[in-house]
Amino acid sequence: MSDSKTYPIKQFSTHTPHIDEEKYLRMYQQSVQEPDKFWSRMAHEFIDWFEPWKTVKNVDYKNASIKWFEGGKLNVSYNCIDRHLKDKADHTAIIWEGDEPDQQRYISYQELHDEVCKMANALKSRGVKKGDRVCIYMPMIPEVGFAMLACARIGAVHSVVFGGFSPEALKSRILDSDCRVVITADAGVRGGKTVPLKANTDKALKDCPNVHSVFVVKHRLADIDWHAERDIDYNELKTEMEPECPVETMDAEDPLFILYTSGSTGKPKGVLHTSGGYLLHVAMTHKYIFDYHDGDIYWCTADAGWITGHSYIFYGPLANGATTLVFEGVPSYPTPSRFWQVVDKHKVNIFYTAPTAIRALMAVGDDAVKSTSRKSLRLLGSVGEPINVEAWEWYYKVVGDERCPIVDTWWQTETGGILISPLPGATPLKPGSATRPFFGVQPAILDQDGNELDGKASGYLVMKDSWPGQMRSVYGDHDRFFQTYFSQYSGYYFTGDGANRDEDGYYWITGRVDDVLNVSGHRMGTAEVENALDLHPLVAESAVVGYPHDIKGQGIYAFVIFKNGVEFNDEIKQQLIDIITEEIGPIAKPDKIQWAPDLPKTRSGKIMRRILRKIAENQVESIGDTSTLADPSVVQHLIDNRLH
Ligand code: 6R9
Repeated sequence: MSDSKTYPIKQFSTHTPHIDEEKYLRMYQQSVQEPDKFWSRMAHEFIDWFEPWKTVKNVDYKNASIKWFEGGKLNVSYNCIDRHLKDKADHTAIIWEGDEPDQQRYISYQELHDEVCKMANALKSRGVKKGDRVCIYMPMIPEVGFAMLACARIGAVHSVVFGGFSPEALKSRILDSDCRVVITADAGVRGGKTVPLKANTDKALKDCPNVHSVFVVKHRLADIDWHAERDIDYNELKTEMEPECPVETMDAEDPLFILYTSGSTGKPKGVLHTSGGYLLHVAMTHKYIFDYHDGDIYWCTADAGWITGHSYIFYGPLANGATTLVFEGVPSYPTPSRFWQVVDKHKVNIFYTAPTAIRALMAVGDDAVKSTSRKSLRLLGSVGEPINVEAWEWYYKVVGDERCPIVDTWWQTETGGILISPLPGATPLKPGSATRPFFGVQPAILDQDGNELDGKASGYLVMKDSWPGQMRSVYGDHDRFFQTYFSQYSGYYFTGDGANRDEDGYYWITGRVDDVLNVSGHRMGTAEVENALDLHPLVAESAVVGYPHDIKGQGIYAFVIFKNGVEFNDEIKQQLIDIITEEIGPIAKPDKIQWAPDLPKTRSGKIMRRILRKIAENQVESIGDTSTLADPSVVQHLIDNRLH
């Protein structure tokens, strides 16, 4: 890492970047030395408040109590729409690019206002009010953004569930936060394949008696079942709705949304974000990290079902009055040039995607890129997992023609927005490093015992203090919030990631140190996959670990013990895959399933995952000491039968 190549700061072709090296250092210093003054200034600059706050920051990590801008009143939908109407009513807020290259829509800020108001009025007509939870299960169409902003407008709390999740996963999320209303579409389509969203919703709702209304956006004219007492044809209802809806006055600390994410244990957690601090954080990071300037066309390829979609397709860019591109399709359809054709078609200036997509496109070869112009591009971004040097260099050289800086942005669902990233005008780049902390962010590296390490170091990545976009709680379970993030090392926020810091103070994220997998940038707990496998009547026990995968970053390797005498065969294997698809969704399908007569366990019965990981990684020579195992001989069987 210390001998890695450094790319100097590039002069942008047409813009002076917002932040240069000297300004970064000055602002960073102020942000940590005089946080109240710094954040006050930023909160005035980035957000329109109906009433000023009483306290800037009120944080106590020992009690997992986090509050920013208490007493301040605002509305997120107002900040993302209404305040732009004066100058930007005709400017494009959302460019929609459909799954097929001949489908597009352009939605101006005025149209966005009208659509969001209609959706808000529709929700109100079904009794939705401030504080109620609304589940959004949608394809990547503008209506997903309308729905989110409509909730924000009336103070309802949205819970967006990724359209790739199964009915079972949808159901558990609806029940956990007691959503009474679901907004969905008849169907979605990705890469030419139909996603039956309404049918999935019908299945999920069999066990959700409290859901009284389902709004169905007709997108594909798909054949669907209809429950007249519950289902509402949104396209029809919309025609009766007024395009004006007053905004609800919200406290900075009123909830904005819940988003479920996986942890190392238990069922997915409902990460709770609030209004004022979150919006400030995403607006500010969007402007400075992507060096966003008025008039730029900005494209983040994430799905609205993930935090990246929330913060950097909708809330951050729209708070800044940007033009944000919403893409329904996939990078490889109809051809592997699609991303770059979309860049050319809409003259995209800022492009933000995930390493897994970069690696997949890199594998196809340079021609698919080189046949396109990409002259409009000025900046490239990466998010979701560590980016390997080879993929970084390819992105930089082939996609960006050595012209565009890359911002490798490290953050999490829990952090709300980016915490560690280069600023394009201020940070010399080192491929593979997320570089330096954003304003107000104070990372530290701890050793196993919780000692803070100085200078060049390697250990657990933690945060010493709060930032405005930090999650505030786990929905319905504040103790779990404390236990998961603040109990390991008192006084610190524990990220769950490992990191190195080099002699220049740059951070290099090494990946999760807990039992969380990151498969193609999708986060999932090993326990979730195991729980699904264990549902099979013939499975006695299972253990799931990750292993390095060329395209996905991490692949899923499952070890399965069957009940007495059962022999593993292709039929059972398929049944296991089906169960996982049903319980979680296709993204959680194991890449490898190995039959195991037994698992390596300590005498107290704890599975030694370290050993299973080495077997899955095919690094059996470094398995190390197995003498503490109850029965060391089981390891040899697993080694001999490993799948490679
Ligand atoms: C935004 C998002 C969070 C986990 C995180 C880390 C990994 C994200 C990264 C990165 C290295 C980056 N991660 N960005 N690792 N470099 N630039 O992805 O949120 O889905 O909650 O995942 O993803 O391991 O802890 P989320």
